[in-house]
Amino acid sequence: MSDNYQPPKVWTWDKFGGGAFANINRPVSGPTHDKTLPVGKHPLQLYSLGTPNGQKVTIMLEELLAKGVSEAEYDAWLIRIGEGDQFSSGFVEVNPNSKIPALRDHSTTPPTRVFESGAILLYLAEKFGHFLPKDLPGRTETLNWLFWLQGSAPFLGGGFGHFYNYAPVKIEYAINRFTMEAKRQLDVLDKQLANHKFIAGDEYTIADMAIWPWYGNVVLGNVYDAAEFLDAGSYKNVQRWAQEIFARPAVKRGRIVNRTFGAPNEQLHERHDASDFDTQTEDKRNA
Ligand SMILES: N[C@@H](CCC(=O)N[C@@H](CS)C(=O)NCC(=O)O)C(=O)O
Repeated sequence: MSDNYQPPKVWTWDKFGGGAFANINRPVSGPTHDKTLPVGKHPLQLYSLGTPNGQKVTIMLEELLAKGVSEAEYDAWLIRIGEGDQFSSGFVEVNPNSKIPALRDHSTTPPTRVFESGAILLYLAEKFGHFLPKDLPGRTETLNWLFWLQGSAPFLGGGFGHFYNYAPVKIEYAINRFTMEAKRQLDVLDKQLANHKFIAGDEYTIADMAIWPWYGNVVLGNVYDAAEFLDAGSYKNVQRWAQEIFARPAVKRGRIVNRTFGAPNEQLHERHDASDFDTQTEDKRNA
């Protein structure tokens, strides 16, 4: 890597480019190996990892179960993206884009595949009739924020988080550019939450479940170790909302499913039954 890099006429793939994720990044799509995905006992089969994008879906499923929707019982299988599990032939069948989370609903014939975390939240909200207002204005405002998140989070994660935290070199230009955008986005949320209990209004919706794993985790200091750098305490309304959401039991459960990092008692690598949370806590207490 050099300070005065000039792009060549045609880019070629340097497999040894270095940096976090260098071993899994490729300029082509499709499977790298043949492997089918496991299928458990529930109609909903989730293939995921406990990153913010993964947390959105497991929080939604746990919230549905907390509401008494027993049909939302699910198996959550671990996809280790650092080891290339997202490039198996089975995973690519469920998500041709090779990114977690991916869901297959076996309660339909044939089974329905759902990929893109925002599409999964919408699918589950519509299937079970919860967390998406039924009136058109309320539904629209919720979808405004859901789509806002899907478009904005890559600047926070792929932009700010990558260059501030993961990149092998600290590039001032890139950090400044994405910090500016991350702070602008936090300010958008702060202004919205100044007059609204939840993101889309008075109701807790899939917009909150999409936004909290990204912006809630950042202001609570759970990701990128950047709360001080971003002066996260100054976004008072985002702080209030982030703490309220974090206090929800379903969020506490959902955020640890398929998680392979952090404190051992905050990792439940696979989830196949509600009782897995008790076993996990018990195991870690006795460890
Ligand atoms: N827009 C996608 C983004 C999903 C995504 O970026 N997933 C990451 C983990 S958070 C992933 O699977 N990365 C693996 C890879 O890039 O190979 C969504 O919302 O589902």
